[in-house]
Amino acid sequence: MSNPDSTAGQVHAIEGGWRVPGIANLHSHAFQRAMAGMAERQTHPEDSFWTWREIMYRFAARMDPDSTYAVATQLYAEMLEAGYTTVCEFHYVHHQPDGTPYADAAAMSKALIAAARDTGIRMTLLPVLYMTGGFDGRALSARQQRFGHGVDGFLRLIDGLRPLQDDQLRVGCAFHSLRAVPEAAMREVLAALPADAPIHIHIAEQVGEVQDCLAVRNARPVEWLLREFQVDRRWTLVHATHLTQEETHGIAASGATVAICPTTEANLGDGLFPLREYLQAGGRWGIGSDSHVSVSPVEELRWLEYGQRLVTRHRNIAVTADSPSVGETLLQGVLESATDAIGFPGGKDDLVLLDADAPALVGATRNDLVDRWLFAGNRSLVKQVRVAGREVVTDGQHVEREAIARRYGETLRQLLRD
Ligand code: NGQ
Ligand code: ZN
Repeated sequence: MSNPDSTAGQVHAIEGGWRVPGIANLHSHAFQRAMAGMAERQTHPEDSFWTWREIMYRFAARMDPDSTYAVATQLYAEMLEAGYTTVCEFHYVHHQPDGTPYADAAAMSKALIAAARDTGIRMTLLPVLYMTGGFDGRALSARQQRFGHGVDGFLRLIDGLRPLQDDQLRVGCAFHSLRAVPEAAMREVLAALPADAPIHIHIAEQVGEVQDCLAVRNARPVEWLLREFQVDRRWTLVHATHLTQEETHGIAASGATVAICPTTEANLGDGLFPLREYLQAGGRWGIGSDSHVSVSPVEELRWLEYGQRLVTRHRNIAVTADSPSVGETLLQGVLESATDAIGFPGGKDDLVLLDADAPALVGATRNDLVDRWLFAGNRSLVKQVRVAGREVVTDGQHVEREAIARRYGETLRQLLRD
């Protein structure tokens, strides 16, 4: 049985199909869409997250505002087609490759905002502060130069972007990671930041960074963050993969959201988030497509559950006492955290319409619709999408799909030639 507040209460049979809520994508690095599938060849017998990162840096080095716009429009159109209606863009490729700011220091940010506006996806832009190359405070490497800011320059960037906010755009703030931002800089930024800005940070994704944090700060990343800062609903902790039980409970009690990115975390060999313990502790969470090896909330949610099944050798893990349906529990999770994580109450007027005539949904009812959407087959069931009243997907295709794909194709061929 489902209570009226459950997800089934947000699923409606309407003319033409099943209406379901739009999903917030809590973590995106748009430029990485252009390298999806291109880091799957061994470069070293011990290939890892860190060797992947070198390939990713080489790719980041090629981006400029025009190519960023072309890649991001392709990506955001794909997101809309998949049922994401908001994207949190964790944006750190700010400057020219040698670290010199563009004539307009916000040029890359503005390219991303233009891509969101032109495709019609709601955006929370998270300019990222990136200052050091490790916990020991070492300088940025040559490839990282274009990510770097001082605190003043970073706050100026945010101040310059905030006037662009409207009911489709929020400007928040991100710290790349504890590796990349010294404590004093975090404190300065938080003191200056407007109270309504959501705060995101990568944390505890890799065992190596947990060890480095322990060595330098004598505490694990999440332990340290919860102890040193007032972590609350404004915060989104991205990945938070490697947790002790105490940290798992600590995040849950803080009210922060964990942004779990199952397909990227699998692709990068990160490890598995302790979902069951976290749900039992009442923790809040959402999903992100991060590196965009997959652009599908169905696949993120499905693999979130499947990862748990594979390690526990049990079935139907993401459930609660009131919600025995895995699909509904998962959908409920992403809906509950969205407003705080994206920083505004977007989404109520969004429409995502699933194709009621699709074979995967034959005979579906309100009570099994979400399970069937998330766990049956691979064809996208999204037929139509409206964001804030604007129809952006018709018959399963973004309204500008062809023009966007053409520009993306030209841009990518050029990037691959360079
Ligand atoms: C990023 N991505 O900044 O794009 C990171 C990798 C890092 C993910 N963590 C780089 N998935 O963490 O240093
Ligand atoms: Zn990330």
